[in-house]
Amino acid sequence: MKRTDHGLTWLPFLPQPPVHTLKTPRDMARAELDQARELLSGRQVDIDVNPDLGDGFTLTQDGAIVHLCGGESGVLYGAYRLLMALKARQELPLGSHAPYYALRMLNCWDNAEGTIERGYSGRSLFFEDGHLDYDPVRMRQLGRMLASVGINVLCINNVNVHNPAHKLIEEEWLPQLSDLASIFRPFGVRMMLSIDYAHPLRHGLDTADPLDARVAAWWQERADIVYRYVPDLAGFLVKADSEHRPGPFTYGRTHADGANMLARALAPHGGRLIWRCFVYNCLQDWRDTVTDRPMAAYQHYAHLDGQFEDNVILQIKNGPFDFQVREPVSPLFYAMPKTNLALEVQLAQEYTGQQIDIYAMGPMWKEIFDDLPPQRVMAMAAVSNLGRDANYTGHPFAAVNLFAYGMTAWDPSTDPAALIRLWCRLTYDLEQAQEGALHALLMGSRRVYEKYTAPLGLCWMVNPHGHYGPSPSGYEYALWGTYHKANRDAVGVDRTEKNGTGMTRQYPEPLRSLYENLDTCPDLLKLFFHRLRYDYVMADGRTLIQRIYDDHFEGYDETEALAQTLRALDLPSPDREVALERMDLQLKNAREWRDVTNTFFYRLSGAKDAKGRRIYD
Ligand code: GCV
Repeated sequence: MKRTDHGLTWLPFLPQPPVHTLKTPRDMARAELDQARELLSGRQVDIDVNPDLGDGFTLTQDGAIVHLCGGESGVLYGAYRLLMALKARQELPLGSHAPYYALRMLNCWDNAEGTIERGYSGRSLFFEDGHLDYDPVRMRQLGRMLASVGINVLCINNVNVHNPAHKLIEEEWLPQLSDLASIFRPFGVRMMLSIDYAHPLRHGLDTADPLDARVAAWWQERADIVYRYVPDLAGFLVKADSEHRPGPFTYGRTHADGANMLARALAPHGGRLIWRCFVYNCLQDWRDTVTDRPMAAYQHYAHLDGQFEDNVILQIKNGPFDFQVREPVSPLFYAMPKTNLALEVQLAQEYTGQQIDIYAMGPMWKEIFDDLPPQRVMAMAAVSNLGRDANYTGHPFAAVNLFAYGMTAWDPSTDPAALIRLWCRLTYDLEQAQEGALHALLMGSRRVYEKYTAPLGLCWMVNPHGHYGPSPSGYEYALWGTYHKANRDAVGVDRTEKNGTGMTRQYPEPLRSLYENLDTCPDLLKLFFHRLRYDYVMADGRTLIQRIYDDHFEGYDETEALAQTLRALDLPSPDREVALERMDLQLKNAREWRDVTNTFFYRLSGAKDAKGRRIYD
């Protein structure tokens, strides 16, 4: 089977994107429906725009006539939903639809010189060699991919704003940025920019103190200029006082002071200020037993609840550490009822296989939403997994994560299994048994990866810096606050209120007791919250050490089973070749993780595997 690959990922059934003379999402909706006449097979679609409906839309059917009524961008979302349902041979999505989150954001960590921080799909789509540099055709394809799943905000530059990316808000680069924004506008996608908190220092000011009137005036003027070029800019994204980025702490000010000052500059233009809460001490001494990194975000922000301007949104990573394979939901989500919050997830597979190992994230997000009622947050952001690779995501299956993210941010209650099925069908159109096999492979992929990497919520056993492959003690004596403290008897950090760092106290009931109590703490999070002896007996009667061995042997065996399934799939070229090549690497990685982890714990504990399997001495 050969796919016409024009970079359309899950939309290979649509022709090339309509030309760029179209100015609005409503024009785009009409053009897309016109182009897809074959798919509509005799149906006529009437479009009616009611601006009050915003991103929402209603679909009704009357014989061969389908009525699509929606807001300016709503009609475009409705058109894509309709076309995707037809292609997937599903029932038409009749009825009223509106997104759960008003802002559904994609954060790219692209640098002006063309690299992508934690990018695994090639170089940047937006920058090269210290300049904005993009292919307009690919930009239109991207706009369409994003719109088809409802993503409506695109931040193109890294939150670590390295020279010369600050020029994105300066006159030298703004005309080109304005052109880029106009490519995305007909897809209902608004741009956002990461800014450098200390930017005023480049322009003759000797301070970036948020309470200094000159600093506030500088940002006000800067925002006025930027909005002249991009009037619908969604806002600014800020990483401050985190991992050596500048911020208000330098001036003895709070993050409410810093965020509010910037938010006031954006407010007259309807812009939002997105302030990241990924703040912790990245210069910790491993001998310090009081500081406990996953407690940091709560400690920095919870007491500021209610002190932020209306157009500030605090963006919080899903877990309290940093996008590990398994973490509890960040306790900060429960602590700030009077503040606008956004949930940040990471599509780039930094710690989850780097788009070499297969890792479909939908089931993981479902667990987050199970623990975190969606109404706690009002926006969602995802760190992008896109790059200049022909298929956009490196591994062709990694596109499922972008697809599922958009659809989940639109409706967090959507079943991840249904989304993965829809992605499989749109992307490949395999016969039924093959589609079922691909679906099962993706659904199980996260659990398989989890089994062969760090056990039971322990986190951080990856190779330092690169974050691919095992290094059980790689972060043990490092500055980053990431310790497991394994010795010959036990492993893990006690985070209980009773005997440990007290992190469980940051959670409201019933989560607080659930995690505090060893018996009720879910097995898969036991080593996140508790320090356990290797001979600790789990609920199923196995000792901790036996569970670690079993998971690692099973994780590798299950990877072999994934490889077998993959080999039997009739995937189109080049996806088949790319996926098989990467599967060989995944097998090597899983084997390495299995043997290094098992040997590490065996050498410490001296405990033999009850099943007599090979563990290296
Ligand atoms: C953009 C982790 C990553 C960094 C990233 C940071 C963040 O520490 O390793 O590359 O920096 O998170 O989210 O700001």
